[in-house]
Amino acid sequence: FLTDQADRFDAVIVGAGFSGLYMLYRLREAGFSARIYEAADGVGGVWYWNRYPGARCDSDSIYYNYTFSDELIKEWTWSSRYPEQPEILRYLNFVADKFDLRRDIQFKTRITSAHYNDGNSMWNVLTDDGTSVSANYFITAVGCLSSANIPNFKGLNRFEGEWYHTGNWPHEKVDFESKRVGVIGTGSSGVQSIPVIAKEAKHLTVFQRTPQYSVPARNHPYNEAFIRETKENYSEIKKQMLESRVGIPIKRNDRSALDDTPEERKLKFEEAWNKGGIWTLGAAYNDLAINEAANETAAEFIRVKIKEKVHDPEAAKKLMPSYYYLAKRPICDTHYYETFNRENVTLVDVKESPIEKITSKGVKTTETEYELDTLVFATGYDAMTGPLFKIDICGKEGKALKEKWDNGAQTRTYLGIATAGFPNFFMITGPESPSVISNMPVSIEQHVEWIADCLQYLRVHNIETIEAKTEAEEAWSKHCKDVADATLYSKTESWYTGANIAGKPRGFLIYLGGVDQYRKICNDVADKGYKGFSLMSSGKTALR
Ligand code: NA7
Repeated sequence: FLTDQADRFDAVIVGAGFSGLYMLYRLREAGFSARIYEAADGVGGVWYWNRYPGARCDSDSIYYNYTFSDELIKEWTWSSRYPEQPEILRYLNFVADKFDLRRDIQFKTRITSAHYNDGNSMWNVLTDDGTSVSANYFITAVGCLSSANIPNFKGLNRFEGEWYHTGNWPHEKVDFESKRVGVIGTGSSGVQSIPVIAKEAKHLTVFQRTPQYSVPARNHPYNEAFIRETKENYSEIKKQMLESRVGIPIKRNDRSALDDTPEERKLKFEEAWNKGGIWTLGAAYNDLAINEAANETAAEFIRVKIKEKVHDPEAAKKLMPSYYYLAKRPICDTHYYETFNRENVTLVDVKESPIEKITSKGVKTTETEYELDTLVFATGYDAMTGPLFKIDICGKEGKALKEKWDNGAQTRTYLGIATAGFPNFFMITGPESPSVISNMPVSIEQHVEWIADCLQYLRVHNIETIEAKTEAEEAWSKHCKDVADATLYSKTESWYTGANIAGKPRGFLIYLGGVDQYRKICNDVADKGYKGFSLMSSGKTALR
């Protein structure tokens, strides 16, 4: 029970990554009291934890940053197109220092529960050190891909070597030299780490469940002229980012892949391939994500590239994907496929010969046992709902979020920001927002600004609670599903659909209409006095 004024905040924020830091800044600027609780002992969020070899951002760094402060844009300079994790972490520390954010962040503290009190309309928040605080607003800034998935293989506890998950990497350097290393998983993290580990390890065994379509990253240092020009034109660049579908100013060709001849298509795809990066090839035509035949032209283009790069035809065959290109999260790489030409690298297809168990010595598949000194799980995350379900969040009448969403099967949000039955609760980059399929900082800034504006509106209009209406969230969830069902995304097994986690209900918890369109929808909701939300004044009078 709370008596101490010091334990009350206007807002409690969970997490000090890109989202939490900016939310704190924005609320402070607007005169709200706010505190972040962060489990790590530093800022950074996923960039604090993802320290695996080769970890780097795969959106161009000039877009993968905050854009809210001109001064910050002037003061910070990225070294290259895709900087490594330490540089991104330095950036977030720079931001925390520049805006003096640390004084309102409590590190090494995990929020375990947040319960809404119907009586006083406050959130009671508990942390793992036993602290109890209350807040008018409870805001999650927990990321979409932060709840690590370590598959439940039999025998992991008997493994005598060392093992790590890419998303929870130790701070000390892990030494692979003269080690027999196994990497399970070939998503973005596996594809980034495998070439780096292969160079160091005595032997590397890659356990692949699903092959990947990967495009060369074409990373390179930025030169002075480019940096100067970027900084001088940043307001125009920002405008283009906001008007784009994914938060990166890439012009999508407005033609169907099927309207071009094979030769013309090859030229377009080659051009995109040479530019590199995760977004370019998908933008080569306007129907790659929606039309099977169009999609196949891009998929086949990449398969041919794999065949050209990988010398052993058997390995090349195993590396060739057959699902729809783009429907799993696109990937870019630096010498990923070429790594399988190395003498010290073995590729194991675990769809062909599944992993039976982990033994004291290594990994046993149905075919053979692979002896290993170190095992790396690049096995991804329980995406979107996973990080939220790690906190015991209860709304009105003590109803748990996990229960309302039926463990994820009935996930319903309004705009990916709020959910009915949970007044004054806001999710940054929540399920059914476009965030995780966009350049994250752009989506994060939009959510944070929308939430901060909303709280100011509530204050000005003396509104005590805001809560999504059930019919509004039903409509939004349906809209998300309809948009996804018109694409090839929802027809493919991936972490987008929940298929990567054993037992996780399937769904498509991402808005695919584009960040440009989404921004318009969110702004329209706000302009119409928060249409789709019920607003209650302090006297518990319904204002709408
Ligand atoms: P991802 O993209 O989810 O990749 C995880 C990989 O691990 C993927 O290849 C999975 O195969 C594989 N996996 C997962 N579980 C198993 C089991 N049980 N056995 C074998 N292989 C398995 O995670 P990342 O960390 O690489 O990337 C996450 C995001 O971070 C990325 O998209 C960016 O947004 C940043 P599958 O494909 O499921 O068959």
